[in-house]
Amino acid sequence: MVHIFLAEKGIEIETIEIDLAGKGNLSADFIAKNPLARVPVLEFDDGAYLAESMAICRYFEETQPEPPLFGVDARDKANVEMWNRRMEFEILAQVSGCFRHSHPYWEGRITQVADFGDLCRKTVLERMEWLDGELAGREFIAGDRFTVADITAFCGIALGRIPKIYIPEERANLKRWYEAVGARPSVAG
Ligand SMILES: N[C@@H](CCC(=O)N[C@@H](CS)C(=O)NCC(=O)O)C(=O)O
Repeated sequence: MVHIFLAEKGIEIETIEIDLAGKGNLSADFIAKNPLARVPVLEFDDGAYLAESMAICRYFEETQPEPPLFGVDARDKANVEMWNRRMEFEILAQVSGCFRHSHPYWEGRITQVADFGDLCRKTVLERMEWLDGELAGREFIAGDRFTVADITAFCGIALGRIPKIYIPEERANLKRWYEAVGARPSVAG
């Protein structure tokens, strides 16, 4: 999420890859940076750390406002916030729930509840139907401009490839949006 956000802003920072499959995030060194053992973590020049993708994105929105990805005025910012939270809770968290509770990667890392994974999968497909209807009337998730809500939704749906959740063929508006976001230089590279 953060790397797309930074690319949209044209911001370049030094990055260090953490080998999640090799449990690099569980090392004492990494836990000292983020006790929740999750990437990404932003390290400041003064040695302080900031975790949570949205917190990191908000920091860079403040330090470099252009182009605005969290909205432009009070009402627009609130609307982007609404859509971003919806994409976090209704898409990303559901896809992540399915991945975490159905995929072998998480065996031994968390207590997996297969039924919960199945429920999340069903919920994602229901939310895709809803989102497809929303996108019938506009280009992007939060309106006619690309915002952080598009980044959150795109990353959530892209993560679905791992637990094999795909946009159904009949969701033409959602597919159109997904392909357009996927073709942006910030995503396609
Ligand atoms: N709420 C956190 C979630 C971060 C998260 O779940 N990161 C994943 C990778 S995308 C992770 O570090 N997983 C740990 C693991 O795979 O063991 C955020 O938005 O930054």
